[in-house]
Amino acid sequence: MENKGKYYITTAIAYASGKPHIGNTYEIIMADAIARYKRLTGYDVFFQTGTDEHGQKIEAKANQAGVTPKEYVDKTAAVVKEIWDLMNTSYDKFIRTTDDYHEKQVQKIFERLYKQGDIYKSEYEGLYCTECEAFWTESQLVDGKCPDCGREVHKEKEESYFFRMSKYADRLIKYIEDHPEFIQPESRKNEMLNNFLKPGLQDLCVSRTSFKWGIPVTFDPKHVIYVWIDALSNYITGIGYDCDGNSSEQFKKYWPADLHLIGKDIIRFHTIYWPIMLLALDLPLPKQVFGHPWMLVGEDKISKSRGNAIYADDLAHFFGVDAVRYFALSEMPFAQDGSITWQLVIERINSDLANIYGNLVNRTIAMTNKYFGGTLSEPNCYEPLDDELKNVAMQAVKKVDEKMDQLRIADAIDAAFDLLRRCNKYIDETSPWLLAKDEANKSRLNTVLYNLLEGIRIATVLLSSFIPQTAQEVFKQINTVQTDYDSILTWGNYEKNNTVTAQPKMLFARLDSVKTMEEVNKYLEAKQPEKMTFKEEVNIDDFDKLDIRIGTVLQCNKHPKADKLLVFKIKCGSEVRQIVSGIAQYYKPEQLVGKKVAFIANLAPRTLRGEQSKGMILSAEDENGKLEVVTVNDVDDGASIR
Ligand code: ME8
Repeated sequence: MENKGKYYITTAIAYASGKPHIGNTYEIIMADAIARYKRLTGYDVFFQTGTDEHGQKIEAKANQAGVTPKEYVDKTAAVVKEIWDLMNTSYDKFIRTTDDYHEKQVQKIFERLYKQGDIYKSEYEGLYCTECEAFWTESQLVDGKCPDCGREVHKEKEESYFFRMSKYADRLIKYIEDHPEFIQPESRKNEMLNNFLKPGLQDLCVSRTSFKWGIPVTFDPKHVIYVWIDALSNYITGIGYDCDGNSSEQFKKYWPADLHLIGKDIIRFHTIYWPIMLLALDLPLPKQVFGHPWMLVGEDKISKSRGNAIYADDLAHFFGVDAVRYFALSEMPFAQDGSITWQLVIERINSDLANIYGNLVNRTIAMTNKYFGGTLSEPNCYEPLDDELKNVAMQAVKKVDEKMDQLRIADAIDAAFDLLRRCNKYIDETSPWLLAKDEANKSRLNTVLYNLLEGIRIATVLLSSFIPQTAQEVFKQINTVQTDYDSILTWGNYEKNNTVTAQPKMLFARLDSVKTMEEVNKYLEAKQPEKMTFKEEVNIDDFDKLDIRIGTVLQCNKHPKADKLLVFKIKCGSEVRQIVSGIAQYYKPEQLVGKKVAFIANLAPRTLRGEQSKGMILSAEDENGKLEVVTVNDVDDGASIR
């Protein structure tokens, strides 16, 4: 096959902040489909993905989890990789921004830009939320408060480094105007030009002092390099860029990138800041940036906190990896947001994968077995109708290529399905079961089945970038080695005198929608953290009967006759009383002296192993058996709890 040259494709690097949902996963599946298709059609492909691991949010999440940021990202990066692998994505490189070669190059890049005068030190003034340690602009606030935590913000200054963006704006505008294919979809190009570039670019803040989890600025280490310079550089450091001029052969071969595939929310970073960084580094600009639309759940944004997130591994658990890939790729429009629900996935599996594809393959193989013992002979009885099928096949090959060139993946899949639909129609038109009734039609029947197997083969090669495992299974079932792209440029390369499998496995079973949804709901429910159960409801009068007070522990001693018990002398206002409590295994007696504890003051007195107890000290115990006495600090003893 003709070598069409190199093709370097990248995805956004996912934040290593948690498990990626199906929206994030859609991007890697789409990149994989493009990478596989480019390989199939003769390109030397390098496909890079990875994780974005620095920044304040990740630092905060690690703190919450009680681990170091590095421990945290090691875990989450592994989760991301696991899902990318489960989805059978054929990336060549998985970069992590905590990789040491990356960190080193980012430091050098920063230093160089500073020496060149592109980066300068100044002060950042903005509205600051102390709790979130974040600056906000007026327009980001919600009701005048921090959009993340809802607390008050105040004006604050922070020393920062800034990138002089405006210096390169004119060169970038010219590049964008000279290269109409650079920003895709095209509507985004006008937005970038008219809303950001032409009105004049603001300088970009590129360092922070308010958190630590980042790459330090070498010559001013209280600053860490703010995420975008760090994150965007992955596209060059991952293939061996060296700021001192010793870049690898791989870098020389693959840079500039042919396609940065990213989501619509980060187009500005990739079509303005990133190209300007590259101009400043004197490197060629990427050929294309495609900001794909977003996947919604029904009509809502996917949100972990709202609890509507759908995950690729859960979908694959029910439907298999290729069904998930197929859905993501075929259902997402080119420019508008797409939608996913479990129900929709089931519908598409049934209508397309089971009815149109699986059924066609199954019927064709079954008929070949039934009428010819599985082995066809040389086809030699053609009719004009066959040309129609052949033409549709050749058109499909052409159309898939056109659509893939435009990155219209769903349309490319549809073009391959045109051929499958035509094959199904061809079965109706030729009615093999009628031909089989008369021995005189044997040779026509042989040709009909050959044509169907050839149609299936061509469609399957076309689909192999989207549903690779299924394609391999079909090649096996129809027993062909003619699976490369050149073999589908002409009709008739399916092996003659070939034997198909005797026992075709169903590729995709038809799903009973109601039953499947029941199972899905049960499965998802079992994954939810266990629901709390509470005691029977009481009313306020029930509660009012309890007199709960604060008492100061004057004395605390071990019970002379029982290991588990402590004997307290508690002062409550003017009264001192004795209470026995079964918490000796949790506290040494001296730990509690002087504490102000909560106790039930009107519980009927009891005698426990010879010691009188007048009341009950309250304590909290969690699932892990950890126990703490309920205490207060500032109120006086005698205070009541209401
Ligand atoms: O943005 N549908 O990481 P990220 C489709 N680390 N795509 C979606 C989506 C959805 N519902 N939600 C998110 C980052 N995405 C940065 C990138 S690149 C140098 C740094 C896409 O984990 C999103 O648009 O938030 C982005 O392209 C990718 O998933 C990773 O998002």
